[in-house]
Amino acid sequence: MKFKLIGEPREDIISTTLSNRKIENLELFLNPEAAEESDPNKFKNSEEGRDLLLKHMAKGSSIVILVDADADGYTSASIMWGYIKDIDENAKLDYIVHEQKAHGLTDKVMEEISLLETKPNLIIIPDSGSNERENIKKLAEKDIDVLVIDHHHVEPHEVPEQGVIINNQLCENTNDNFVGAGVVYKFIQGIDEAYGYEFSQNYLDLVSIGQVGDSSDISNPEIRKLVFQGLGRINNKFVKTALGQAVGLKKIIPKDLSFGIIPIVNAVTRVGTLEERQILFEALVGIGFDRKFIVKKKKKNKDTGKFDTFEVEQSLFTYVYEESTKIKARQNNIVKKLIPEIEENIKDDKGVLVAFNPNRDYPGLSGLIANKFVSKYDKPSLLLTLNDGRFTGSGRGHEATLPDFRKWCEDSNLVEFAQGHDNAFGIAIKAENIEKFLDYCKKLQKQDSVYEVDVITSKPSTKDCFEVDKYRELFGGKVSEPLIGFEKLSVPKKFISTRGSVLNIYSWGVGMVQFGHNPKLYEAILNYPGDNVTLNVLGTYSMNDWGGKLSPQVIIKDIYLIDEEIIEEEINEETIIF
Ligand SMILES: [Mn+2]
Repeated sequence: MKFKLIGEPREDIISTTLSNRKIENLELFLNPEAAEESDPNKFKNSEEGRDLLLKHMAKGSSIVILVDADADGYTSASIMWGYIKDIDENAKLDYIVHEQKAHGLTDKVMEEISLLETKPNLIIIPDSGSNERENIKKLAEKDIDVLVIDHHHVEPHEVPEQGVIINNQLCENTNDNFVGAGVVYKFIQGIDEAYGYEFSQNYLDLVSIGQVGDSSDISNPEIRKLVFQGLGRINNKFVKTALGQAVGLKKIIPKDLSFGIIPIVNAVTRVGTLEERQILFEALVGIGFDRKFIVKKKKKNKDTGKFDTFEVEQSLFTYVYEESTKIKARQNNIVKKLIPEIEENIKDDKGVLVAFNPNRDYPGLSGLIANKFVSKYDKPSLLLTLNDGRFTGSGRGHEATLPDFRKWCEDSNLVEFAQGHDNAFGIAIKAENIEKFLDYCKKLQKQDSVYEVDVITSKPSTKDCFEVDKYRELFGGKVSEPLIGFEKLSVPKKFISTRGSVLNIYSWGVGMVQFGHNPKLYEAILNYPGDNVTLNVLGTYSMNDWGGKLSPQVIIKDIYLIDEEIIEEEINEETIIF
């Protein structure tokens, strides 16, 4: 493991990092309020979409919203729902959630539409649907109108001929950094402007969640402006509950969403039951908001030492939030159980790890598991499942090995598709090509990782932990926090310990922590001769908030034990030279 500086160091860690992230307009980055907003009318088909929706609302049509299975899908659908109810609280609205992690008009969704008691007159598809040419045609034949409000890349020949398709990727002079929630926001802002309503800005909290949840570039001035406006005014009752005491007390930053709400929504969309998916959407939009839930809880009795059971009454929001955190724990348990099963089928002899998942129950977990393999094996990883003659799954990259893993897969000419981000994408490979693809993978040698970092140092700095924490609201999305390479960090072995899956190192007054560590590395540290070890550590600075007590902390992203003998050899060589 080696380190390379991204750019020349500046006066401090913050300016070095912002310069490395190529923030073009620092003034606007720091004060996004001044950013110019794109014109809602420049979104192609926005007027047609507006007319279509309001025509159906005026007629009292039955309208169905399809909820896409991720944080952006849930928030964009919630914005649409809330806004329609703002205009007409009696609007005939219904919704469909996917039973599994899926996107768009799947066969299951098409079937469900045909089974609805009242035939819908309009189906709104936020956050997907731009390439549903065939299915939208089928719906049109049944006299069902479709309004797509999406942000996914689509080839011109795939764009449906029927329905109204609003997609910022098909527009000029808009902003292609909007995700589903953002495009829906621009759509309702257009209705506000045309009809003199003032409802749209109430949904900026949900816009923030969608934009951050879909990893958009929040350094873009317009996105940054809207995200921070949304974080400054959290209206949504469920979001408020999920973010807990933080709301109103301290400034909410994008990172808080990545811990507080986005993972629980994503967990429900990956492993939740149909009922759990439905009630999450209902909590987000406030359907049946006055429902009360009786929940049994346990508390340890100090006198008897046993657990007493008691009942509490919860609101819809608290109930769904607590259930969703349990679902996230369930997801983590499923992942823990699946990993050893999958590890039996790993093809791991060279630079890329390809694993096969024998279990087809949780297609939504493949990205999460591939991610765990990347940190465990230090390699770009693919997790594939065989389904009807093709392998489908997820790829997660390891930037130090390959800067763009998705393109590397595509360049093999053996994949059916590899779609998404450079280092996080969905992939499909026909069964007949899999052997050739594995051969292609073997050609990539395991490389010595070279990490591009903002700072290279031999010991953690307490001062920099404070600095990074102080300016933490500057970071998020593409503007990632400062990345530090700790080179040849010398640590007494007695300052290194593990607890469950967590590795702790105490060094120079700073606690360093790795979540999901590699037990083999810890074993190697314990077995290493002598009292000290030398480590290369990749990490980020932060402040650990434990019960209100702040302490400087390094979050370890990768760690490598340096063999001292090699260092000694280097010294010997130098001795010879001199
Ligand atoms: Mn999206």
